Amino acid sequence: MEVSNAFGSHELKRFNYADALTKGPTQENEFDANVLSAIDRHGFVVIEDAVPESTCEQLLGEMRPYIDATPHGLHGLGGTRRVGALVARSAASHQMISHPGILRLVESILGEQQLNGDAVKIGGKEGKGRKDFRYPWQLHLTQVIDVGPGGGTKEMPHSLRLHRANGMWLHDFQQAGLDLQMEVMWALSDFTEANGATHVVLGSHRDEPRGGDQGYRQPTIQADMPRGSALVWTGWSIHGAGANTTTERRLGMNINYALAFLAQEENQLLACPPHLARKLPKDMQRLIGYRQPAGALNYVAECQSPADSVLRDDFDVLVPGAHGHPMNSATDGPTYAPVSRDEFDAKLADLTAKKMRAIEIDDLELALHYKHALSVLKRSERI
Ligand SMILES: O=C(O)CCC(=O)C(=O)O
Repeated sequence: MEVSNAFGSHELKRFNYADALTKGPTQENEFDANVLSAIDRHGFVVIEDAVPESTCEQLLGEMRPYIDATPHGLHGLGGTRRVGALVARSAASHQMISHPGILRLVESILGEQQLNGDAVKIGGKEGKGRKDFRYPWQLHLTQVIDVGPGGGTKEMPHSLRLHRANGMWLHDFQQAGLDLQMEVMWALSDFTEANGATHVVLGSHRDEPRGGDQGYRQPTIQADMPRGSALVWTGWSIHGAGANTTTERRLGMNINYALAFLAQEENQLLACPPHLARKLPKDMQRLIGYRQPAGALNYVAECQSPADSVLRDDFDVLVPGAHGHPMNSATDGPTYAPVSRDEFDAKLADLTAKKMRAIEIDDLELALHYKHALSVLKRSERI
């Protein structure tokens, strides 16, 4: 359906991912180009059949205990429950978070800034997002949004009416000619006009200036879509949840991505702390932020990357020498690392005894600390 508003003539375009996938790489390239061009023109696009219904079912099963234990109306959203930390809590969510079609689109829009004339600007240079000249981006937020009957109505209003997502960083980015963020709303149940499908203002990502308020005075349409679909928009596109006037719940999941040198809305490193992140595939670790996106950003302790520190099984920030860097006894000061075999054996015996004592007095945290210290000591043989 065509819509005319202050930004021109627009349409909420829909493309089918499963179809593109079965037809092979040429069709996939065409799919990528169509999706990118639709979002460029209209600010929003729907990807249908992005995952099978069974994935939505599995995700809801994994998240059910957390959803059911969350009160309605937190954060001023009447009749709604918002539940996060999906990476740690739901294996099924990983298929959506790292959906190949969506990650390619995010790379084009955030990494290569294709909607901004490829205006990547790094170190005084400006140009196309070729290899090594792209912005790093990462996961920004994961959230099940469960709108109950009556949610978003006058009796149970949503405080988040129409809005843009880019407002959260204090700097005024309107003139920057930059896409900062991409949002994806996954339909975990069918989204209908009656149950509160997201309202969108087509073309509002091109408001001038980009954070202008003209878009808030334009008519909205609702993005109805079947379960397993994804509605995608940019951080400049105006949108907001609808009112649920049915007796069923509207189950959606917001998965957002943003430039990796901006703070994450949901802190992924706390929502999925190292002891859980260690078990994730490397790509997922990196996607949620366990990496150094640029230069020294995100280093740990003795200038180590997250992979070479907190993601190591035995890393303990309180253990001297846990960095594992080689020591040179001629130039380096007194060291935790022993310099002779006798010293090594004495330290080993001392730490083992301390660990045993900690276990005897039932201080398991202290015991773990000594276990890590022992592990660092054993590695010090390579010094
Ligand atoms: O639930 C929706 O449809 C939209 C949610 C939203 O706009 C938000 O949480 O920022």
